[in-house]
Amino acid sequence: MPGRHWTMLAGAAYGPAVTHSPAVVTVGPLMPDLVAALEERYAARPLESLDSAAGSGAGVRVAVTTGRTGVRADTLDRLPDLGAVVHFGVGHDRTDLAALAARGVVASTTPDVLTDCVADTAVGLVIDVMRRLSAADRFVRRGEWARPGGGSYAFPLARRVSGARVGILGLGRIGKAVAARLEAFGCAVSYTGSGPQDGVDLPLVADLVELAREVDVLVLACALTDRTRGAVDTAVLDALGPDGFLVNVARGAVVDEAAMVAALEAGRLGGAGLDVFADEPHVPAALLERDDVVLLPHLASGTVETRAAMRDLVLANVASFLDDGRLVTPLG
Ligand code: 8YV
Repeated sequence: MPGRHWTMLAGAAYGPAVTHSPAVVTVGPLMPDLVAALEERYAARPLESLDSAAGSGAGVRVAVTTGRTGVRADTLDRLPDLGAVVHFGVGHDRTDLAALAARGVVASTTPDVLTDCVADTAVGLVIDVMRRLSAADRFVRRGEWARPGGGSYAFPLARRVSGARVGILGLGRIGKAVAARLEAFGCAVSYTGSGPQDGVDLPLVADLVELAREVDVLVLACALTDRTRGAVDTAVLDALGPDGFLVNVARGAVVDEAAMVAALEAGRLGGAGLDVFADEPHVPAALLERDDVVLLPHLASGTVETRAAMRDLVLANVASFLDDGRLVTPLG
């Protein structure tokens, strides 16, 4: 039974004793119906409700978290019996995978089920930032369309999406889904990343600056790694230039945000569509008043259908690991 073991004191058996450590803990905020299911099935509790002393989480086998929180090495010290970290989402950059591996702890994510919605959001951002849809919405709401002298020509012209040149950083599952969608718009898609990708017939451009120079819009769909952290720097932004756009559905830290703000303020970058930020939920104040950026609260996978599929895959991973030690969608 989860959370229950026999305690021996001075040679005498005093058990079974409730250790107050369930088999499953949650680490960081999770969607409410996932929390409810974990509580109902495993009497799961938040990590912070356990005693914080090293080893006090004895008996905990699975930690459920998101890419936004993750499991750090110091958390592992508290959970000596941990066997698996189950992520809600595909991002795992806040989990210390090396520390997990050193202790034989395995990890899973929720691939595939969120690919379509994240790719839809990326395309939505491409269209929004290039066609200035959110800015036009604000224009109407401010009453500027109806103002004397306003009318159809008062709102500035935007940029054409159909047929645009699109570059993708990170042609994994999500990058490929973005490419497929934008190819249907007649866009010329090329990519860069860790090397040639299987199953695609798209030009690979070895260098990110070179790719940025060749395209109208650069879409970031890569994982955050040591290689991609800060990869979109001043050189990349300048290569995109005043007629170029940046779209990010990856991680905020892939972009040098200060360099991006400086490029926008100097008119050296055409605009940016951003679902992710380096210090969520904080958005650089300088972006809030700008009409050439679209700012979303990290919602790329946030549909009823996809979040339910992610929840179910998390629950399947937990059940499978507790049953036979195997994950349904293991990492690596
Ligand atoms: C998740 C994401 O929905 O999968 C990821 O890595 O960034 C999102 O799509 C989010 O992390 C869940 O909190």
